[in-house]
Amino acid sequence: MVGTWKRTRITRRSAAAGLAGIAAVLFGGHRASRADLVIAQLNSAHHVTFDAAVPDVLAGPFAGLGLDPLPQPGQLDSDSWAVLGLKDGDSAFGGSHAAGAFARGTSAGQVATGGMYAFGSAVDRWLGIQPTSLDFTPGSVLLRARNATGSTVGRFEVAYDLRYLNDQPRATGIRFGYAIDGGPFVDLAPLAFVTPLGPDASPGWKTVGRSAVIDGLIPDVGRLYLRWLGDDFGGTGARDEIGIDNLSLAFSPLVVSPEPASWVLFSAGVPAFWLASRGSNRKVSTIARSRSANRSARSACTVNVRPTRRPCSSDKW
Ligand SMILES: [Ca+2]
Ligand SMILES: [Ca+2]
Ligand SMILES: [Ca+2]
Repeated sequence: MVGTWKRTRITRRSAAAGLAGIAAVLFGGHRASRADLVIAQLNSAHHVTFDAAVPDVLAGPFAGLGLDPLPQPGQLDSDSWAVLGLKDGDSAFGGSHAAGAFARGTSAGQVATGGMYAFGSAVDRWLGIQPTSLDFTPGSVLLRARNATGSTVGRFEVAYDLRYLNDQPRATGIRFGYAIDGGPFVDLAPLAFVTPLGPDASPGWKTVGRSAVIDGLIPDVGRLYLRWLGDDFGGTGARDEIGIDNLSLAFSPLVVSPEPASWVLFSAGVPAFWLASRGSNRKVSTIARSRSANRSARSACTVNVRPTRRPCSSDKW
């Protein structure tokens, strides 16, 4: 039986803290000075591949060694990342979480122990989760970025790959959303993905690309929070493995557009011809073409969404 998204379950293991507590984890102050994924240049994509160090984001190739504000090689920088809903609790921005479910090490996949891994190979790793009844059901991965461009951002573009290994009889849903500074998270339903219910006959890692161009005001020195929210989505028994890779984020200046303010373009492998016909999205066209070069073997769908449009039919939402 295919499940339905349980929006309120994110607070299950944080029930005592409630939403206010979650907000404190996400937005509360832990240190006077924070790192974040610093976006200092407009119109320039910043990449996180988990294969190499990114200042203030991860130290060297990710090796599944947890999170720390002063990361050692193989760790994520907890000033930029938080992971919620693991068996060992929620990480805090700026906290040290380098043991247990936060640090399951590296693996090619097909593990059984729940928690956070560096899945993949020595040359291509990604931030991975093995969900269990106590890990990431529900759970969230959060990345925060800071506008250091010196001006107000009017539009931002985010793209990432979802990795999944469908070796188990449950389906796992992964949704994406964002929040600006202390504002509420906005869920981008068309970017959601659900792993298949029944396991593949010969399980192996697969990839789907997701990207969005979002109109939203990020003040100078303001923060953008990206959130990947996962949970069970039907079936019984063990759960598929999931991951995030090849993240890119770019900020664009505020521009005057004839489009309605609510215009949001979602895409996953957006055809260049479609974008080329839209002058206001010229820059997106460039990104789509560059990303399509190594995506020929990957699953992708195209969604051009105004608020009332349906998502990709294959995504079950
Ligand atoms: Ca597994
Ligand atoms: Ca990678
Ligand atoms: Ca499955």
